[in-house]
Amino acid sequence: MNIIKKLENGERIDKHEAYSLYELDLFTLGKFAFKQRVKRFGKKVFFNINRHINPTNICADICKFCAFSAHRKNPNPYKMSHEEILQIVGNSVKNGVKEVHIVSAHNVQSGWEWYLEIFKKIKEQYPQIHIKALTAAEIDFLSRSCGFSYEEVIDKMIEYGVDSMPGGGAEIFDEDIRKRICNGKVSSENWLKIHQIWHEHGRQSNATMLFGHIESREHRIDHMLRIRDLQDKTNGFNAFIPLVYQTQNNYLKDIKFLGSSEILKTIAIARLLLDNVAHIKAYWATSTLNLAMIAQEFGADDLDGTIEKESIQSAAGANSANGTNLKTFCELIRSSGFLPVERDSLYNEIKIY
Ligand code: V47
Repeated sequence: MNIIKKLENGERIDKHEAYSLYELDLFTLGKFAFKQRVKRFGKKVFFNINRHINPTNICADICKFCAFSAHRKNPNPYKMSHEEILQIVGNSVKNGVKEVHIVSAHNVQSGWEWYLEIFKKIKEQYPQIHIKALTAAEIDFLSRSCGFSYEEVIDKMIEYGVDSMPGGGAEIFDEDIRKRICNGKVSSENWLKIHQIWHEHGRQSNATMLFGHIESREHRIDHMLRIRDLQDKTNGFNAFIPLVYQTQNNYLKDIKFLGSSEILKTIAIARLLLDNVAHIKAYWATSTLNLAMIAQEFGADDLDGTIEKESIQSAAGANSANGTNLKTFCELIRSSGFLPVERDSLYNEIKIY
């Protein structure tokens, strides 16, 4: 069947057809992606009030796209103490934060007890806070460095208070590209396996894709299809998050900015291809707030959150170091003709502004 007919009927795009989606023009993709987002969520734009915490930047891995970890171009190693982290969480709670998103570099000096203890302390002091923590890459690192199986690490995360898993560390699943940009990091197969185990424990997670570096359009489609296949089995992914590659202070050379049109096409394709993932997040830290808002017309329905502090993308040039605020979010969403909806970390609606 003709791909346009399928898009009109809202039918699943099969693997073979998926590779031709980029050949459609932006506005055709946008029209169908917007139709899907409106069918699911009307004109609601979801966000949460959250705080990103990155406890250490000392990393055993050397990902070429990363400007956050301490290295020659960022010679500023740090590791927060539990007290510092608790203080941050305490202040954030006072500011109305409902989720802490805790991800870090792969620091050999932080054994898994260090992580488990901080999760436990946060939950003891702030039981209402949702802890979204540890990427599949960190779980793989902790499993390898501490000698525990993925199941054991995941069981402990749950026991000590982690509520959901973020989608980081996925980068691009294609094995050749992965070797070139993040050799030695969790394999694609294991990234998917870890999320599968997490889902089989009845828990939810997100999935990311880092794009706009050395990957091709085909690699992006392949990446999304691998997410879709796992989602068919587990239904545990809440959101898919295409992360726009930020170019500064790292070791990938001569990468040109992708351009807004290609970013919007990719978001629209994600909406159309991932018919089994409820939410498509336009992560404003990597796309800018304005483009993330326009992306809501191209299939996205979520912006992430107010963030408060952000160290990973801002180290590579993004304008997200100090987050944004509720007022800015709501004004932007309203003035764009959408409805600002604060959600919790699992997409239950909290308040319409
Ligand atoms: O996996 C690293 C990415 C990710 C760069 O689950 C970069 O809700 C752009 O996964 N340019 C971590 N991106 C952040 C992440 C995330 C963010 C927001 C929400 C959620 C969620 C997850 O940051 C890493 C990596 O792909 N990253 N360097 C860079 N130069």
